[in-house]
Amino acid sequence: MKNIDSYSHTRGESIYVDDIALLQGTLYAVAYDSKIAHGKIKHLSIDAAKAYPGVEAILTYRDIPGENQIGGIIPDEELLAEKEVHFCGMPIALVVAKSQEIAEAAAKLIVVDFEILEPITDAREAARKNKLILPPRTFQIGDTASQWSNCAHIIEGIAESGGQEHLYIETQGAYALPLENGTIKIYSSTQGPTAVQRTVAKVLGVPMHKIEVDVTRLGGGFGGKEDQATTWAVMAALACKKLKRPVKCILDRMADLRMTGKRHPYSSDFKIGLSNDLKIIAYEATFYQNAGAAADLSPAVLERTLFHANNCYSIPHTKVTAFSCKTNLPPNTAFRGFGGPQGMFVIEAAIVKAAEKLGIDASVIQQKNLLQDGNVFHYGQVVSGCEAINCWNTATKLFQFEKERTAVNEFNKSNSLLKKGMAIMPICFGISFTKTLMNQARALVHVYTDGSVGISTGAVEMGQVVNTKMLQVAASIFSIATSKIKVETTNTTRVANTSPSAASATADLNGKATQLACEAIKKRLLKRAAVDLNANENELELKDECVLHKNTPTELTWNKLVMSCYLNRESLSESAHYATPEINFDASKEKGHPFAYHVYGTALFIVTLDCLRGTYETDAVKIVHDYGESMNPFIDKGQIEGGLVQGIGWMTMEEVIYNKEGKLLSNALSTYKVPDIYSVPKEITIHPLKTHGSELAIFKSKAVGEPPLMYGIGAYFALRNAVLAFNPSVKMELNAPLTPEKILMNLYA
Ligand code: LUZ
Ligand code: MOS
Repeated sequence: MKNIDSYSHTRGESIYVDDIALLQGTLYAVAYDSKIAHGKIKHLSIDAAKAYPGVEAILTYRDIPGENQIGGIIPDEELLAEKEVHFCGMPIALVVAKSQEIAEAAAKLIVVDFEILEPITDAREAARKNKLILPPRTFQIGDTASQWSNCAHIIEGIAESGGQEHLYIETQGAYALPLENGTIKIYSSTQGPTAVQRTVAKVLGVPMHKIEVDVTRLGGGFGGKEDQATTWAVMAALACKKLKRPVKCILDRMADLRMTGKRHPYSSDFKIGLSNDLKIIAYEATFYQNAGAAADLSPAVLERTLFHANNCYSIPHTKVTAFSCKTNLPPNTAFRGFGGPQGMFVIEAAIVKAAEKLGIDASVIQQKNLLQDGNVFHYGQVVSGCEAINCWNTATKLFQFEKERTAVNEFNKSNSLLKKGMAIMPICFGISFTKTLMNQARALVHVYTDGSVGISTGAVEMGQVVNTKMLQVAASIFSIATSKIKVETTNTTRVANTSPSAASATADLNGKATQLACEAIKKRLLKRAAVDLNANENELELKDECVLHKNTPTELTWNKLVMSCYLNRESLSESAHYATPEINFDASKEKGHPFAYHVYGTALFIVTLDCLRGTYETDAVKIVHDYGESMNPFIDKGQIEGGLVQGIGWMTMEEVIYNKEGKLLSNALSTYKVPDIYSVPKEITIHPLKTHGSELAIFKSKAVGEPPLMYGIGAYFALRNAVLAFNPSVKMELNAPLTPEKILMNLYA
């Protein structure tokens, strides 16, 4: 089934926040943000801005009726700065005016007198000065300290990965409308409607029932709108409450780049020990996460780094520690993979460094240490349903690794200015929110008297095509045409207390809730059918909009049956709740069974490097991916392609740069390079490995949102191999992204 949004997307008719028809009297809010990264506000002068024609109000923290607090995990983030600013881009005042242009012009008239304080932009420097978001955490299994003496080879090093801009096509924004009796309705481009509702209520000092949040769809989120969409919804709602007028707050691209957080840069130390037969015996790593100026989701991101520190390898002695470091950058946040990619990059770097020292190919070490059922993850979960070896072996055979390697070597022997590089990237990604409590969802299903169906869930459509999957679930349970079903907007008054659409788990959680609601209605329908047909309920089923009795169609159609239920005063609606069974995690022991299941895969990368220019092309990426029993292979393939390319971008070209004063230099698309049609791999082959799936995946169709991003790490190591083919003696750092500039320096170092 194709994306139900494809028709309106293609025609440009899909509605995003900025497309909503405006109510009369709508005002525009623009945040005035700090131009310095760290300092005390000595004086804020807003008079000139206030006097600007068309300005309705300039709001500061003094205008906040409730708490000036938007921190999600830790209450450490002011909506509007009171006495101090902690990052360039931190909102200080909100200008509300008759038009966007007026608000922007007036904002330029605001003047702040600062006492400038020294900013910290480096995670390790913050750690040295003990500026941490929370105390560090350590996950361990076995006893690394006692094992180093048993290792034949010990390799240590440093690996670093950079930030990444989400670059959702739709920038952050919200539109708040005053309804009666102090109620405010907010259209928000958020992955977390409940987070918006909760935080708006807190800042405005009203109960949550006064706030309704509605989401039709997002033009992309990638994690950037899991937590950080809230800020702009609160801004719009605050102005709406103060002025009793509809207020729009939408960021232009440069404001969005400047003021919002990104993927966390990490700097990490590693130590890996191998036996003579190349088994990894021990692994230690210390991760320094650059959290930015407030916690945001950093503690949860940090946790997922620790969970994914071993990627898909069985390492009996592991000790990994992570520091969340407070710096004067915009608070960094969720980004597809959520800390997992940063952890996986380090173990891959360690393996590659070990392989280089031993003069062997990294794939030899990778292959020898793949996880299998019965192993234990370092966080205590027993490995089961493991597809790591299955994916690796299938890829080896299908894509003929050895033949490819020989071809690359032959090419490199006969070419001096072009060099090819090859790398293999296996992945393992845990599915579930690491906070067990967040693994819950609800759905509300109505069957209308004409036989059509409306579904509401907590799932937010952000281009991942989750609404289509929800529709498929209902269509399959009821066995009715998909055209009979509509997926409603995501609205906090219909489905409450939702977890954000995140962690690759949205289709599973909301799909299971939808399944339960549909099954409950179906049960009532079949009970009615048994009465109407004077038959045994167990001999009836719904098939193609008809009731079958002992597999034979009866005259009772779906539509007739629905009407019969209504006429007999039976409910055609159901609200259902789903909470993932089996999962748990004890943070006091750092042990448990946090994930419903894991997703596996193996990617082969081949790149060609122009050794004169430092430019490169990805010739091919060939992937064997663990789909389970995909409920929509076409959509899942799209997610894999998108994740792959986004991962390649992070690893090879996207470079978030702040200067020492904490000012964003890569502040536009002229200076921040993302993959385009020219830089994507020339060939992407995805082999869907049909596996057992998992009972905890919706219809055994495994989650597909985040896992493929980590394939992109392979691009880094393939490029590294190409550089080494040209300049074997270079001492290359393990520092991503590997941009053409960095490559050029290494080619001739
Ligand atoms: N968000 C979250 C996530 O709150 N918890 C998670 O475990 C997670 N994982 C991936 C992406 N977003
Ligand atoms: Mo996400 S990084 O699943 O919002």
